[in-house]
Amino acid sequence: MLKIKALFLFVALLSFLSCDNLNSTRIIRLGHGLSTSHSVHQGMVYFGEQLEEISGGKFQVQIYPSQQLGTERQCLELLQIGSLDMTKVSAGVLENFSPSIKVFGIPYIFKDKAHTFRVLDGPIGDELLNGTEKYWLKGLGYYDSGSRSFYTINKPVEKPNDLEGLKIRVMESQTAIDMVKSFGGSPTPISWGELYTALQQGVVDGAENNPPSFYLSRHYEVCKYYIIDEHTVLPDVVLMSTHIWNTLNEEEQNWIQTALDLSVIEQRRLWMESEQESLEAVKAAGVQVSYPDKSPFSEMSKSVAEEYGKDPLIKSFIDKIKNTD
Ligand code: EAX
Repeated sequence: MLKIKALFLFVALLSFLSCDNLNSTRIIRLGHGLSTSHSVHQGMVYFGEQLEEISGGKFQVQIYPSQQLGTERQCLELLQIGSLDMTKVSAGVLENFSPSIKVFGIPYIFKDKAHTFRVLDGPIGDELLNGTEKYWLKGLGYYDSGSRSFYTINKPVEKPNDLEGLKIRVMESQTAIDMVKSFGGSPTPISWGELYTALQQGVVDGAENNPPSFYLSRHYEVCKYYIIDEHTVLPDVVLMSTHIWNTLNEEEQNWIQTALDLSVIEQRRLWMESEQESLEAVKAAGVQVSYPDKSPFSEMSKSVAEEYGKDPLIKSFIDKIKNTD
């Protein structure tokens, strides 16, 4: 509790300091959980540069990486009360705030990368982004975060049954919990920033993430087995507090949206490079990377789609995604 109070005080102080009375530059504070070497952070730096240029210096973006302002869940809560301007979270965490986002947690819902982008960049992606607004979160765009796969410390996973009894770290996300359970694993929610220590101390037997996050977090130092089963595609979502967004005039909102759209293109380009580099780097560091037949994984996790499909809202999005060519 004390920690949370201290966090709020710190953020309030930041707001005070960034209330720029001396000139007309408006500071946008953006908090996220990844390291500065990650393409997500670099995409945000690009967003800041673009915004500054487009707005003729009227806006500046200050980025707080590495969970400095809190976990993804806490950052969303700060946005909801207007104590933080922007954040980027995984769709896995966002689903706690905006129910339709759960559809991203359905294993193997996308056919391939091109299909994913057609959905995200089309009307379904827009509808899901717009759906967050009534929860005080203005969705601005999707950064690429590839697909997620399992990595383990001691035991290589070759087929879904190998996950039985293993404690697998997941995000604070019910769909991720249910996905791991569908394979017989024991899901353990832990925030990203606390995961290295949890792996090192053997609190969990493994985790799951995309290659850049696995590499840049250095989890590969502890986990020597990485199976590219690509069970979920959970985009990273960039959001702004509606308390801030609604104070902006139309021109200012356009500057922010345009700069963000440009940063999406840049981040996705950087992502592609980083995905390949990360896989090579972990292999060079002695990680055994394997490419399984995905059909037993997809078969076993079908129960997740069945369960979530009972909710008419999620079912409508599952159908829309499946019906997108
Ligand atoms: O949002 O917590 C996670 O596993 C996320 O993939 C990561 O922090 C990026």
